[in-house]
Amino acid sequence: LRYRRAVSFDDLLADDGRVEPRDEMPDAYRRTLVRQIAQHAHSEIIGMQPEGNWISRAPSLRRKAILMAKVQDEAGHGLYLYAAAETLGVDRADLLDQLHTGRQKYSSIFNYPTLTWADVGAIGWLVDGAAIVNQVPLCRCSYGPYARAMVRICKEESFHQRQGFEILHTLSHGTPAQQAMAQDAVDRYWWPALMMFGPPDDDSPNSEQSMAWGIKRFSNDELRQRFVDMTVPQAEALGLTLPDPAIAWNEERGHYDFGPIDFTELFEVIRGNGPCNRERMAHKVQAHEDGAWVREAASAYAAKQAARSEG
Ligand code: FAQ
Repeated sequence: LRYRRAVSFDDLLADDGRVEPRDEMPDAYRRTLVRQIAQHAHSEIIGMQPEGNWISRAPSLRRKAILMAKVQDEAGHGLYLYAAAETLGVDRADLLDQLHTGRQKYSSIFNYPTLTWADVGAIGWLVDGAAIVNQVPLCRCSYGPYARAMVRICKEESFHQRQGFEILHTLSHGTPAQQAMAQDAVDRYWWPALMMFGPPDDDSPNSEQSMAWGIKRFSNDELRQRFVDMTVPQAEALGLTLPDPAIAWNEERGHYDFGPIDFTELFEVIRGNGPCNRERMAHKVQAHEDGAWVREAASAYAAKQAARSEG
């Protein structure tokens, strides 16, 4: 057994140390982490649906194999994150119940439809791109199990982002119809991708405390700006236009300016009124119910094994 010197929560944070599951921590810190990690896990799982919609219609065997692997990765991220949440003393079944009854959230972005194959490219490029910008700083989150989960997840997300870029690159260098399809997907996914970072800083109730605790390392608006700065040159390389005429390099700020975001849309989607909220939840609940026999069989098997090893 290795013992760590007993350090108080505040000293640990002041020293940029990592809080581990058995360390003492304030209840509110624990609750905030459960909220964020559970929401993140639910997002990975619900996030399988929009792209899963295209597995059976991918344009080639190669594209199908890549997409299946990507969607499976998202499932793995979800399971990894539920395991990280469980280190805080909560039960996965309870977290799922909270999602299914609308008491926990998942990311707004997965409530938009995937209308064409190009949407799979736009999700990889923009949604995984935004996820990386948001998640790389989380690798330094003050809670050890979440930070470590993020290291592995970010590596996979960066592969996902490249595959999305490559799909769009192929389409934008294809026929005029393919170019138009790629542009349409980017037009529809750009603003929702910017909304993934959450409300603006002056309307983000959790940010200040989460930053003081070292859970979040940058504010929602800082990360959103970082994403725009990263993405504008990539759009140029793709030969696609971002649907915002206000985008322009600002020499003085050293950043790209961009137009105002319609946050009423974000709040409506979070409230359950996005284009696909009902469909996503109905599908999720149905899949959970259909899987009841697997959970029962696994529990019965575990009980049998335990009885056998006792006897
Ligand atoms: N959607 O005070 P803040 C992925 C809620 S990436 C829905 O700013 P906070 C990869 C927020 O929960 C997507 N709700 O909150 C993938 C809070 O409500 P609450 C998942 C949102 O927590 C790619 C309220 O608004 N990534 O899955 C959203 O400090 C492709 C006030 O907001 C993560 O979850 C939103 N966009 O900051 C998978 C990253 N924004 O809970 C498949 C980890 C805000 O108080 C395919 N999470 N809300 O009732 C975070 O970094 C943070 O939780 C933020 C929000 C930045 C999302």
